[in-house]
Amino acid sequence: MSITEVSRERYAALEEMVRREGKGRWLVLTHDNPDPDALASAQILARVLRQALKQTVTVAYGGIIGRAENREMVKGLHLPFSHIRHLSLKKYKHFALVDTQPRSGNNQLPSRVIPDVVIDHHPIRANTQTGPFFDVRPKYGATATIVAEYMIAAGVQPTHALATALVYAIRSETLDFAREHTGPDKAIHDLFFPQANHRLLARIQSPRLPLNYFGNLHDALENLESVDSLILSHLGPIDQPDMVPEIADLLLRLEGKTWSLVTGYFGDRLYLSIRTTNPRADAGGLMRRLIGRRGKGGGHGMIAGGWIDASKVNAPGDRRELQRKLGLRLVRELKKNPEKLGRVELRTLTPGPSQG
Ligand SMILES: [Mn+2]
Repeated sequence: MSITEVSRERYAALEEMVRREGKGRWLVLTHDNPDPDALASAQILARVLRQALKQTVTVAYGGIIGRAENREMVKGLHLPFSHIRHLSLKKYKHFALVDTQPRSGNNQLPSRVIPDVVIDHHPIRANTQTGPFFDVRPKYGATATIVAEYMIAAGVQPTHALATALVYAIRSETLDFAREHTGPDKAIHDLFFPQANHRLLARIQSPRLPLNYFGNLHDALENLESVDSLILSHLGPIDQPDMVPEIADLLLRLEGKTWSLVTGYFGDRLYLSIRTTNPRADAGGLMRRLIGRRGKGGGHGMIAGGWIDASKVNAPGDRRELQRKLGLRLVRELKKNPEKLGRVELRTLTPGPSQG
């Protein structure tokens, strides 16, 4: 397997840096509410640091591993993750961020810490470039692909569990290659697919779902609104933040729709997700404009997420009003007519003959 020359060169630079900086505990950190790409990337980087570079590594996340698929991935594959709130950061000498960047607002790395390593595929941020080592490739469909190339460059083999995690990360992040990806994503997927545990992979892809999942989904379907090719839904309190992107993905499958927006409250934050089928769109830029300075957000061309601080928005009426305004802002950004935004009634089919 020929990996990209860039990866070979970047891995050599990483090796150089690690040798130069010497030993000391590493903390590899994902973004908050980690998705499969973040989970797999963190574990693979940890394996490279341990196996090839003989380092001591802890892997941690912030927020919640919420989606049933992601919980099954961590549990079924026995991926060792610590929650950052249980760690004392003083104990770590080195820090690595995967699938996220410093000061992006979606990870728990304190802003005073400059991470030794940043590996990501979101658009590069100014703060990232002040660190000693970063590899940010927005063209890649998955961060896990970049890290897997390092693994090959390092001559490290994945365990079956890690191969499974890697395959699932690339598939879920690219929606089975329907969403942005590049040649290396497919090549890495195909290379490691034979080493994946296919029974566990199937279980991760169709996990058992808690009743609350159906409750949140029900709320989302009760609150559908649409104008033209945009479909949106505003949720009240949700069980876990990942419900927002999950429903945004689902709504985008509705016939005739090319944009989806979902918002929902979790704790003090209003979470937002935007999805589009348009490969030339800039969903990340739209998300940043929607959120402004009241929170943090970003993403890629066809997929974006973020949150708004809603700690001072407490009355249910005010909370709904905030959502309504955000929806209208997206309607205008997409040059659609706000007056045509209306509820979507699901029960428009004529009822069959009465059973009574
Ligand atoms: Mn990612």
